[in-house]
Amino acid sequence: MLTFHNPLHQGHAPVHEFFRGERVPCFEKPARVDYVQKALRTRGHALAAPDVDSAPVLAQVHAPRYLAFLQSAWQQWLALDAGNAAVQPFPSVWPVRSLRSDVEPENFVARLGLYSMDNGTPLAEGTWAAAKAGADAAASAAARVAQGARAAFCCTRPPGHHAGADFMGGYCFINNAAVAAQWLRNHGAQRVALLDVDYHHGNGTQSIFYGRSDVLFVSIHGDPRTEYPFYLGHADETGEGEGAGFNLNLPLPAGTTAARWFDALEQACMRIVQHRADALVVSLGLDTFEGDPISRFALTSADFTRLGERLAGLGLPTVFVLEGGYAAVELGTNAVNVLEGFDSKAVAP
Ligand code: OKP
Ligand code: ZN
Repeated sequence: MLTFHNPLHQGHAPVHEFFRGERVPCFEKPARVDYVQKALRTRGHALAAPDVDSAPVLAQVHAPRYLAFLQSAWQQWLALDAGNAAVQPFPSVWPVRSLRSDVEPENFVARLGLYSMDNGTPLAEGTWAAAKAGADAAASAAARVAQGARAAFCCTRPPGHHAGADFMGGYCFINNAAVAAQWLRNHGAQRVALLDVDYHHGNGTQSIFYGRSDVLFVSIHGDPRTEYPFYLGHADETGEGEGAGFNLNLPLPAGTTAARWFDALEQACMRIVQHRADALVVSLGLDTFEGDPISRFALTSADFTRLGERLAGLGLPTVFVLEGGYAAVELGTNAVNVLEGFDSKAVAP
């Protein structure tokens, strides 16, 4: 499968995150994508560098003041104290209900909280460059598909689906899948379907398209009553305004096994067919894997081949965007299984 990689992903290498109040090594680490790239090469897939600038599309899916903050965040952090180069910034205060988010504070940590949904998304020196290059890779994959390719894969990190129009969270900064969907809309697709199969609900993607009928959002994920991101992803969220009826959440209990997961996939596919989409974007999280250290579904490596085969059956030009998956050693096998399952059943659209 035609793959675009992110040449700058290794610059986003924060050291630790918080887990139950303790600092633990980051689950979302450069080795993840190194394993995927290695599996792609071993199995005969070529990797291309991004060749389009996502900037105009970034401005369509993210707020200007958020992008401005993200782009200069590390410099602002260093400006507070030169010693901060060796320290990870974390937010510690957030504008929850009754507090104002329209006025941007001058204090850096207060702005970090304004633009973050959690304290689990550490910034590093190369974060902006890595996130921007990832968006370029997503746009490049979408561009190829818009030009007639059957499918393309954006092999990137950090992931994107928790990032909303004006906030980061869940290891995500720029919403790569939203960039791909918007690119397709800008280049000929009237209707796009965006299917999110990551274990965690793609709250950022849902919120970006919640009021729109041109991009259908469908997600299969761990029930937010018990699973991150907790505050979005319930079945009664169906879209609003123009977008009413164009959001479908299929939450499943932690512990769900493959048989039930594939039943939900059938439901998702039926809704996508009904949308009469011109193109499909897949937020490809592989953390539904039975060996994932932070998730609780039980898909096997063979199930990922089956997923790819089923998605090919939709017959749509398809952009795959890498999201989560924290069993790093198996991530390459699992991701490439999806892509090869797809290729094995793909006919010209
Ligand atoms: C990102 B993606 C574990 C904390 C979990 C959030 C998980 C984000 C998952 N120590 N933090 O959807 O794979
Ligand atoms: Zn996830």
